[in-house]
Amino acid sequence: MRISGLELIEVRLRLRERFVSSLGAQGDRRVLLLRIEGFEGHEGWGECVAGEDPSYSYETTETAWYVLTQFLLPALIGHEVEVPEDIWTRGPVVRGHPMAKAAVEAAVWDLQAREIGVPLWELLGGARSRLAVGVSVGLQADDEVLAEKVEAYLSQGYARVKLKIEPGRDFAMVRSVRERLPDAPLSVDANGSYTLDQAARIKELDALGLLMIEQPLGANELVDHVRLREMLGTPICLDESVRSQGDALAALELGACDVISIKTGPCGGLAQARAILDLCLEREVPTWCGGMLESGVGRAHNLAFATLPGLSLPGDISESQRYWERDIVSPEFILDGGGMLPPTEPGIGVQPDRSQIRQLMVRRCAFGAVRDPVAEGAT
Ligand code: OSB
Ligand code: MG
Repeated sequence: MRISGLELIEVRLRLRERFVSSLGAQGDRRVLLLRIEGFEGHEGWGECVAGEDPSYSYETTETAWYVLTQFLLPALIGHEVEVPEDIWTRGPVVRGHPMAKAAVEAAVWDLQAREIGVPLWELLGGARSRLAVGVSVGLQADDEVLAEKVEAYLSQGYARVKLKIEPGRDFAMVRSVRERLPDAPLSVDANGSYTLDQAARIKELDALGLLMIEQPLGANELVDHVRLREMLGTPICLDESVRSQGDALAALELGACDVISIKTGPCGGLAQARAILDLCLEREVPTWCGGMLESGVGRAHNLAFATLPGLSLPGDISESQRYWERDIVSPEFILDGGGMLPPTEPGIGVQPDRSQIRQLMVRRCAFGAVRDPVAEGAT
């Protein structure tokens, strides 16, 4: 597989509803889409999941644009790539910036699957079945509204609802949902907003029958997670703490968690995500596929990853309309029959909507010879 040309396109997408967590509020998403062309005439699409601000991690749309355009993308043109996970073996040394790298790897996976003519999930070794999925609900203005939203999502067929929490908006808020929905499969996500000295406060949640608490403490606080876990009845899931198989190994050796949320973007790509999954399988640690408010392109990659055997819990892979008025792919992702069915077309299996992408585009940068550009006009 050789890449002859590529386009990096920034689109601005408005969330249907502001997404509020301990990290802040998100209204507009600045999404980087990478479209690559192979010499054989096929294309591949990837999405960079970096956020608008450096609250979830140090990466942002802006740092990813910089690292991609200055270092990662120029090195791709003309190179022979055997397997997607090897794209960096002859490329430039770039420390960190996993979300920027993951966008490239994703596009290469899609290109390879389309060149072979198989769906990406099949190329990865997954199996097609209707997947049970979950939804992540942001902080709401009042508890009543939150409980109504949770109820509505459950009736739509979501298999698990995750509530964002932060110090001060935790026990009482979750209890009000629990009282209204005694049997609902609920989890919570603190995005690292607590410290170990608030353990008593976190422990109150034990009374609410939660499936898990995601990332209660800071990303680097593995040892504190071990201590918290000794005090807590609720299983601990790590998200921000696990960026590589090495991170997962450290967390599991120390006993810092019960569950791991694996995210294809933040851990640098599908290959690293699969490596984390392999380790978790070996150790019988439950996992699920996390989300980053992706557009349909990133969602397609997540769904393909989620078909791998072993991702046993429902992931944050929600319907397109949970995020967007109109997604940038067709068909859009929907829940049918209580789950999400991976597409059967080659590659990511959904078609990015070129005219909509052109309309939403705020900047573009191209490398190599682009045969069939979505848009003209480099910045
Ligand atoms: O912590 O899982 C998280 C969104 C952006 C950044 C971090 C997280 C999230 C979510 C939403 O919880 C997941 C999704 O629906 O894509
Ligand atoms: Mg999380």
